[in-house]
Amino acid sequence: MADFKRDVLRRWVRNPIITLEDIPFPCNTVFNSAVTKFGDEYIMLLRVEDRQGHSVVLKAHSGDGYHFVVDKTPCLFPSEKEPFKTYEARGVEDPRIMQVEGVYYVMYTAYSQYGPRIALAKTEDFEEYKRVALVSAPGNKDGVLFPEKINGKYARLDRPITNGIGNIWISFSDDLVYWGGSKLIAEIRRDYWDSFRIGASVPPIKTDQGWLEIYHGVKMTDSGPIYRLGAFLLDYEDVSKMLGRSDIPILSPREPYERIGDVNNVVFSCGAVVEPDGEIKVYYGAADTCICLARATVQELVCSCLECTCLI
Ligand code: BMA
Repeated sequence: MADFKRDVLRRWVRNPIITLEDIPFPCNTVFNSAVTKFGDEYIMLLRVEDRQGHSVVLKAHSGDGYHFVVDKTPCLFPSEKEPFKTYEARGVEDPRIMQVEGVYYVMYTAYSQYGPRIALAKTEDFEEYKRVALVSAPGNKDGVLFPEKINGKYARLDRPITNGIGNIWISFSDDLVYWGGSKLIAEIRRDYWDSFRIGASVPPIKTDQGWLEIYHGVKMTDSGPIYRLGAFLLDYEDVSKMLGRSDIPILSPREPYERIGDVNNVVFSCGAVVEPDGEIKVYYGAADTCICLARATVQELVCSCLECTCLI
């Protein structure tokens, strides 16, 4: 299907890049992956849902960012040690990879009967993971760390749910364990494509014009939610100041693999890689059933936030 320039992100022609057939053990589905460059390779952490309906994280690696080889066994799964055991009983979901001051962190959703909580682990090699802490109360997810400290503190975006509505907040920490200084950053927009819930998707990307955040926006319809991707730009000097926000989605479910799956009409990203030439590869889960790739330039995404003419 041709794109007709309906989306700012351009789909890779060979989507999807990972499907259930690529997972070397029996499972229900594969979706939402974090990606980073590590040495000469691209490392991907995939959320895979087992046949009981609980998620684990599986690593894949690639030399070119398009063709991935998937590991044989999960690298991160629900902990058997407290305090994590209780809160990961229903799975570990939606990992995001961030490198801050030379250390690789994985922020993920710990899911249990008490709801979602944000959890943090760190790794040196993407084989062994050391859990740092549960870093939010229940009712919060979509945690992403900024890649550098802001005014001397670690910073994160997250998405607490209040009255069923989800907005994006920022919080700060001295030690990555205790968080405070929380402030609302971005709100749902009534009557828009992101009118029901929004959440951080890709860890913030530093650009010449500010911090670029690729987020997911949900609209509720009579036949269920539609998940799309959008972008906003935060001020580099005052990170809580919004400089601009995409009026239109940068990616919407259109292709059959985005329209039909375990959850229909979903594009949901947990990671992107910025290449030296300014291209950005955005990896996304489609219909909670497979992993896909779409590309643009960082400048095009910044322009979509600032509504400049380069997109016309
Ligand atoms: C969110 C998360 C994602 C999922 C999305 C669409 O709440 O659970 O993992 O892709 O819903 O179902």
